[in-house]
Amino acid sequence: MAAQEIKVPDIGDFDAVEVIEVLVAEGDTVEKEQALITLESDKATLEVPSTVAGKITSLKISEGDNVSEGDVIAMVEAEDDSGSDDGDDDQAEGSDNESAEESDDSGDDTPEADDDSEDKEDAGEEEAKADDAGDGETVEVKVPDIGDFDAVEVIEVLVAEGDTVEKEQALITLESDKATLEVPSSAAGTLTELKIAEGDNVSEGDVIAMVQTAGGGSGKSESKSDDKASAPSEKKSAGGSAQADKATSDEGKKKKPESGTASQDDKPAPQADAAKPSGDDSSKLKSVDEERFGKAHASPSVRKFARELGADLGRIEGSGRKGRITEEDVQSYVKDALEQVQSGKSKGGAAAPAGGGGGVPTQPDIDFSQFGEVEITELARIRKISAKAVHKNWLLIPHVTQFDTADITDLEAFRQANKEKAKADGVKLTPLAFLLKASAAALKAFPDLNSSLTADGESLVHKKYVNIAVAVDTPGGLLMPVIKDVDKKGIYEIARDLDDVSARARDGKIKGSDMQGACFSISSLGGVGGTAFTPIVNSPEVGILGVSKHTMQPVWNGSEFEPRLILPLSFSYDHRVIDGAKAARITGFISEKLSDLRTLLL
Ligand code: CAO
Repeated sequence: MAAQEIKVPDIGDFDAVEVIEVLVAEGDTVEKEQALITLESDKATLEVPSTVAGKITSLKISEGDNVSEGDVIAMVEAEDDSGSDDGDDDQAEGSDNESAEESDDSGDDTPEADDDSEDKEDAGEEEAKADDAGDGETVEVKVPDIGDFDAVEVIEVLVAEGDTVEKEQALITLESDKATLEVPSSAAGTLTELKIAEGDNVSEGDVIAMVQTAGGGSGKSESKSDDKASAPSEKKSAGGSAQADKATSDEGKKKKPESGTASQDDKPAPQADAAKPSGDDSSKLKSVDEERFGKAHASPSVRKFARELGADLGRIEGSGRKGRITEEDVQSYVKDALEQVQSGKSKGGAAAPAGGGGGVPTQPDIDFSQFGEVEITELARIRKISAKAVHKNWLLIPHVTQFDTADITDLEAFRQANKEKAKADGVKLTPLAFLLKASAAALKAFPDLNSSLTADGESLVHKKYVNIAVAVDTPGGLLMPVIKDVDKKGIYEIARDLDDVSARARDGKIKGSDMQGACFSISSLGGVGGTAFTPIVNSPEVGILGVSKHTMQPVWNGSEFEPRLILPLSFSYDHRVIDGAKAARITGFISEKLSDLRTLLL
């Protein structure tokens, strides 16, 4: 059984097109029509299929080679020699190269010549029609020879009615399972009518658009040259694709040697609702950025695969040669995305939305070492947990932060007066104990502040207890121990509890149960600094009070400026539960309690 040569088919005008992927290896058994290699030019990506079924005994090309029509790709030992008599099997003879070529040529050329001449005649008739129709200046731009593909999907319309188009400017992008290609305009002028839309299926000869040329002449010859490009061949998937490119200039070829297949940098954005490959769930594709997808570096079959899965090629990093996206890259991207949705985690331990999360972009995996020296240290366990929690809360809760101040001059005087005595009693008296007490009063006065939304978002669960969590900065990360029944405790008791939980948190001795059941949170950066910040609400709570460093400020008392100790308050709340006016009242209430401690007794 002699091995047969599988050659690069007719790929139009192109010479030396780069092999960007070799899809098979020596020893592989291939089916007839199975893609062997992928070629890529600036306007099309195409796969070259095997013309016979059998075993690859030798591969004659490798990735990065440049090939032209007639170059031998591989030697294949055909499974069935009897195929040599089959007229469809153009290389099944298994004899010498010339005879294979001859049979190939004779199989293709005769009808091709006929088709070609018919095309030319058609073109001539159409030009005459165009001439007759008006001033001889409106020409039909048609789908050129695209091999034996019928009903190829228009995945992008790159122009709109009224646009001025250049000759050779891409008008639409077609995508089949074997090729992605742009169809250029055969005439320069104004696009007066678009005859197709994204999602349509088109075949050779279908009219894409009407173009009004500046003069009648150009339309004629261009239309003719476009049709002349038709050259159906047996290896239609490859040759046909290239035919569409035939009308593109060499200049164009040099423009984007490494670019993706289907788009131009300056093309208009595709219509949002138009990218609906047949049979696909269009809702999945709404998150696909068509422009980026078009620019991605991937073969047609990988593009098709990505579209079927609703994966945005523009977001996928290619592991192939020169960053090319492979089918495995798409698979692992989709697998990661599914895992994220199921676990609420993104790759690398970064937090991702739980329960709400589709469509949240993942952090790209950047190699920072390309910019300078780097060192990677793993996040501490607590930081990983809190990162996940704050990310979820940030995404799930519509946050608003209300800023206010409290005049704590008298409070601080009271605290200072009692500080030493408290210390003697083993109590560290800081402003935070008073803030806890004032917040507890607010939770009692504003029941919605002491509530949680039910999971369906339809009701509020009002709590009759008042537990408040306090953010504690520990070496391992942020912890939120809870001080229970704050409303029932005095300042000393609250201060003791605070001291106890914060010390245990810092020493790593806090238990999970110490951090459960909070109704509200306080995050105090007063001992650190700053004037305001926007704390993140801890779901299922609906509010958190941020406290910054107090400062002495001049305050106008009606007749003069007085030095007053002013405490900045930053109250973040869940806007689904608390509206802005209520939030302003809540901060005003807390401010009032802190400004005059006596009101806490009322
Ligand atoms: N303005 C000025 N000084 C303040 C202050 C304020 N708002 N709040 C506290 N202080 C003072 C205290 O009075 C104390 O000074 P004295 O010893 O002279 O009284 C000093 O700052 C240090 O206080 P502290 O931090 O030890 O104690 P605290 O009760 O104020 O806070 C705790 C306890 C656990 C909340 C704090 O140690 C802590 O970890 N804070 C960081 C919280 C955090 O990281 N929040 C951000 C979370 S992300 O949203």
